Amino acid sequence: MGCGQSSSGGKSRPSEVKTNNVKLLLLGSGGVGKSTIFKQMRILYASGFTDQDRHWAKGCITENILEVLEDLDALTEDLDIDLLPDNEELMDEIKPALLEFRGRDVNAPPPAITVWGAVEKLWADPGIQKAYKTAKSRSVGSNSMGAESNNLIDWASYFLAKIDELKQPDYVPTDDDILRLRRATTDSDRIEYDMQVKNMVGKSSPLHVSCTDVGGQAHEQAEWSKHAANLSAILYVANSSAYNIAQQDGLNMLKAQIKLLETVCKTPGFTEAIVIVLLNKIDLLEERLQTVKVADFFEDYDDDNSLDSVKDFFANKFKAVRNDGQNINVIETTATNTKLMEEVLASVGQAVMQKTLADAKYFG
Ligand SMILES: Nc1nc2c(ncn2[C@@H]2O[C@H](COP(=O)(O)OP(=O)(O)OP(=O)(O)O)[C@@H](O)[C@H]2O)c(=O)[nH]1
Ligand SMILES: [Mg+2]
Repeated sequence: MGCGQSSSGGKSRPSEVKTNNVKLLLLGSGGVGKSTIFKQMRILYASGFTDQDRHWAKGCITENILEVLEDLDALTEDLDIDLLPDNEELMDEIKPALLEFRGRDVNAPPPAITVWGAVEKLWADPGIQKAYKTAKSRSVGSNSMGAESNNLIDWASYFLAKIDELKQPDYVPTDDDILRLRRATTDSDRIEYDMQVKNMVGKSSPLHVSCTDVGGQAHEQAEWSKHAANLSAILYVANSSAYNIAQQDGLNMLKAQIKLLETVCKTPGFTEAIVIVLLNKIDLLEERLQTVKVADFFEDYDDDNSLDSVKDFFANKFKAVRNDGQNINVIETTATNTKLMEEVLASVGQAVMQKTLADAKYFG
């Protein structure tokens, strides 16, 4: 079964759209969780990960660990935090390993590294732990721990807590490990899968989905409109926990994501698509709300710091972006949670199919 049938004149008329065929596009800034959602699609609806994917993932995880220690070491210098005297030279052992490792063939089994001892000692150092806690709670990225590094910080404790397992030569990343690793997307990727969704009268119908994942870093965004043809829906992913983070350009990261959605909605080619906002990283939002007040970053927020009020407030901000009479549906997500994402992706499939059917009836 093909995807996204084209129609005359480039712009698809809803009555001509094959309603059991939908074309989705994952959009959103860098690091918000698009590829994580894409990976969940592979786990839930396709054949999951191959051996080659797992070799790739093993290399990425090792590289991420070496990178995060390099960042944390630099942060100890910025913050004038001392390491234990015996550990001061350890980074000098790790840096050459990282450089060599970066030059590897990413599709082959990654080369063994010999610096696990240094990695373990450095991670256990009270100075590095102090820098880690500071980076995790800080609202403004410093030179060495900028906005992009914040993503590394988000998962660092997950991987660094299992160094014992990772350093084994026969370690093979699990699906959860693959969902947690950080690798910015540079080439778009597409998946096609079939699923069953409930139609308006509660009957199951087959749906064929084609979904494209693109890079979200600023220099990748110029490529987005190339994927606009015959689009059914945009899944706009946002990092809800970024409400207190300043980007390198000084803008608040969540406000910038709301602004970016506004631009997307006005971009020729995207104006006809259904927009679903996936308000992601709810697990991290919940954690951050314990210590960081939303009102300190969003002047118009005057409620308590409870998860429910904050989620509603952010959802309304995204919904208000569109003033052309079209609704924006907002669904909260934690992309790393496969069970939850199964429900979310079922709701997405259902919402897109119902809207497509309703439009076809209206225009038909
Ligand atoms: N804790 C937590 N981490 C998440 C969640 N979603 C994604 N992540 C992590 O955030 C990091 C970035 O996720 P990606 O899916 O690579 O982000 P992306 O939007 O594809 O980024 P680009 O490819 O640069 O545009 C990864 O380490 C993910 O594991 C979430 O809901 N909770
Ligand atoms: Mg990506």
